[in-house]
Amino acid sequence: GGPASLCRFRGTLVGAVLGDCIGGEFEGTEPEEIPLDRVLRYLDGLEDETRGDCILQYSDDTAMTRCVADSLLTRAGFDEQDMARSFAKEYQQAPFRGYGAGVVQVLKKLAAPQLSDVYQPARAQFGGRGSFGNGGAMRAAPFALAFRDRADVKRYSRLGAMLTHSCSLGYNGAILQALAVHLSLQGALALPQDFLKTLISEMEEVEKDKSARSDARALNESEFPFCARLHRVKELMERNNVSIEEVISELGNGIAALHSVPTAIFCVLHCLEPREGLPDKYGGVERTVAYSLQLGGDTDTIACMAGAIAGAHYGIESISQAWQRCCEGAEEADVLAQRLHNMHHRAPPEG
Ligand code: R7I
Ligand code: MG
Ligand code: MG
Repeated sequence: GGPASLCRFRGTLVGAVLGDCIGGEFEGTEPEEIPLDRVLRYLDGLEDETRGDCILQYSDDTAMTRCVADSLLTRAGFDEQDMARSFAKEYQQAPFRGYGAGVVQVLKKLAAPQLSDVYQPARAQFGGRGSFGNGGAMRAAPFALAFRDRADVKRYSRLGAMLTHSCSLGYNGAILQALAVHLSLQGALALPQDFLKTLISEMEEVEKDKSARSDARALNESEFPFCARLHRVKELMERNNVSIEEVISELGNGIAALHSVPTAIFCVLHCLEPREGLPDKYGGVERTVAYSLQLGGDTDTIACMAGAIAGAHYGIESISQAWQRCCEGAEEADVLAQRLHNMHHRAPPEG
């Protein structure tokens, strides 16, 4: 489909659910434990029609993405009170979805009816600096679907992440993920080098910020940490043979946004072409998810973010029906994506 076409919207949210559900199976494993043949055998099992009752449950990644999408739709834009309440309610109803250890405290505080500053609980995390986890980034895709204007995508993905992640290394990861989906929706992955160049220049702007600089210093990161990682993505892309070990050591596979968002972007770029060892029958989204699983670590979230970016590029038609049938919440994600497509293409209100 063309730029911002319906099939790209549907591919985004369905790709994210697939990554979360399928990646959940390998979460927290060491890469040595999941050689490619084990990943492929597992993925083959998803196509087995006799496993009719196979349902892979989604985790917090999808639960919170649904809250974001739903809130943006019902409020016809970003409403921090509504989104915060939606997170809190979702957590109360289904606390078993595998939330990060720290964010649970924020979600409990957000449920308090007398709370006036909904950003306050996030600011109290980790000794007052806030979380740098990838929980803001894992749910950022709907911001790219709801808003057409790049400045809005940046502004609202940041605020949406700050409801739980007040450290710039957390919310800037969400901005990066939203921007990657935003560009992919426009078809920007047709020119991968330009895609990266745009991301780097956008993130240079984002990371100029005073609190980004002081957080990076306080956490002993280099200046412009996301830009630095994106430069590494570029270097890895330019090489012919990149091992899983190198990807992990250069980019990470962990629960911090800094150690997972650039990794997810790399997975998408690396899998734009067929890759040795990955079946020819795979479409682009399947290839991307299969590749990212091999990294181990925070597989549900890395596959979820890579799945969203890849899904925005290849579109829903490229995604295996069998995989979709196996994943809890794939149909609901599809419906939300269609509604967000309408919102995206509606004229903005005057004034
Ligand atoms: O970021 P968050 O919502 O977790 C998301 C992850 C995804 O992988 C999901 O799939 C789910 O498995 O969890 O939750 P947080 O609790 O804010 O952050 C996640 C973890 O990162 C924390 O439990 C800490 O271990 C670590 N972390 C920090 N550690 C020290 N100092 C995050 N921020 C800090 C910090 O500032
Ligand atoms: Mg999860
Ligand atoms: Mg995870």
